Amino acid sequence: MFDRAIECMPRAELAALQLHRLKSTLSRAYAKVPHFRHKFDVAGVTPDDLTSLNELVRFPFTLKSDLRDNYPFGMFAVPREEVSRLHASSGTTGSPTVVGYTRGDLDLWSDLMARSLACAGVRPGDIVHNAYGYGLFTGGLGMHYGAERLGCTVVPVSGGGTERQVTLLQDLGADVLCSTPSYALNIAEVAKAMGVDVGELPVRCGVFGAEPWSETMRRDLEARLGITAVDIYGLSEILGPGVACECSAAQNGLHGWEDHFLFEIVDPKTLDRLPIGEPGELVITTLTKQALPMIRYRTRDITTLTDEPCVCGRTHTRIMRVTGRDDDMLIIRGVNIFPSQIEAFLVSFPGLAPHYQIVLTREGPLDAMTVDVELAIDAPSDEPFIARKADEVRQHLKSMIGVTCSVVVKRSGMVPRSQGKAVRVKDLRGTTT
Ligand code: DLL
Repeated sequence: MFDRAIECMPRAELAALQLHRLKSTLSRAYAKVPHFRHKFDVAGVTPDDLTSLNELVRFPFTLKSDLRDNYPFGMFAVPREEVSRLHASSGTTGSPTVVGYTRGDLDLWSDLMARSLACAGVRPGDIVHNAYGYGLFTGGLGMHYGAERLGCTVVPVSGGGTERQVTLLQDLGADVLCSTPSYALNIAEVAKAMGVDVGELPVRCGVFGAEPWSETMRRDLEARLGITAVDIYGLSEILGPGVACECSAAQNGLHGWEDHFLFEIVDPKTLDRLPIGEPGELVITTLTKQALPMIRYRTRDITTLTDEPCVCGRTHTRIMRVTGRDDDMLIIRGVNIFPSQIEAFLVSFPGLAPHYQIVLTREGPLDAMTVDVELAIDAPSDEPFIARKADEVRQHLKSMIGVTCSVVVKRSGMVPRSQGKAVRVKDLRGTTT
């Protein structure tokens, strides 16, 4: 599945391929999708104006709200009858949006997922335990068809029923675990409680994504499960999982598949394109999608790009770890905080389990933040110990993020567990005064 000609293509050739594909995508979008025609007309641009990749900056952005405004099928560039499958985004940050795939799009998705899994170290013949949710969420089916395309044996277990997952991992001897990182942690804990030594299971590789996670969490999962853990990225509006994936060789940034997508970073405030290496919002244009072409889609995901050569030899740009979405960013008393910053420090905190939830309330005019943390299963649970831990965490958080917050240390098992994407923030600001 490692396609050297494509994955290690010299960057000049890759840029020429992108330009060719971008022109035809812009032309199709303009001809077939009234929304894009209108947006291009208002911006005073036509697809013929594009003579270099840099000129893409003259074209308008696409937002999630554009999908909502054209709900459900208004952004499709093919007749509905040519759409083989629909998925829908979770709607965690608003009402759901529907995305569609032609047969050709589904083929492309399987190919890119197979490429991503191979990049992550998965091999034909491996048994792949797929605990991403099946259904409207793209995680389950996206991984499933990609792993089949790669020549793996897939266990389509979906999310939930964690004790049964542990039994299946034991009985079927999976080589690869695919799930959100927070659910992988849940599986590891449940296994431990069942008396199963997960380190002894044959699983050697974890393909984790769909939510922000930290480097500390990676090391923790690797140690608990005895695996190599790699990060995989994607979003339904663009494809689903398989837009970008880390290589097992470097585990240092996700190769974004530039023969099918064009990546930009923009300043989320000014919307100016930023030079490579600067942090900002990831913007993606699809180059080959048929049913739902996307022009300059603002992902809201905050990251950086790098074109530094990678030890694996792949030339495609690397998207560094997504630290969070700019709409997930908490602004507490003027300080910007991403939940993943809090995770990074809590995961390795002595005496605590790596589970947390941030609860936001309002005290008069001010936002207040409480961080619920949990005692490690083998930690003492007497009151003085709990009080000391709360104090330590509060002081560390204060020095790390510069904001005073309350800390509640809960007993083992009392912070809600994830079955898919973890809910890290409980926002009660609308219900408190
Ligand atoms: O989460 C697709 C996916 C499934 C990716 C399985 C990886 C594995 P959506 O439900 O549309 O699609 O959510 C997309 O999830 O914009 C990011 O905010 C977040 N996200 C996805 N992967 C990562 C990652 C799937 N590796 C949204 N790191 C994206 C951080 C991620 N955030």
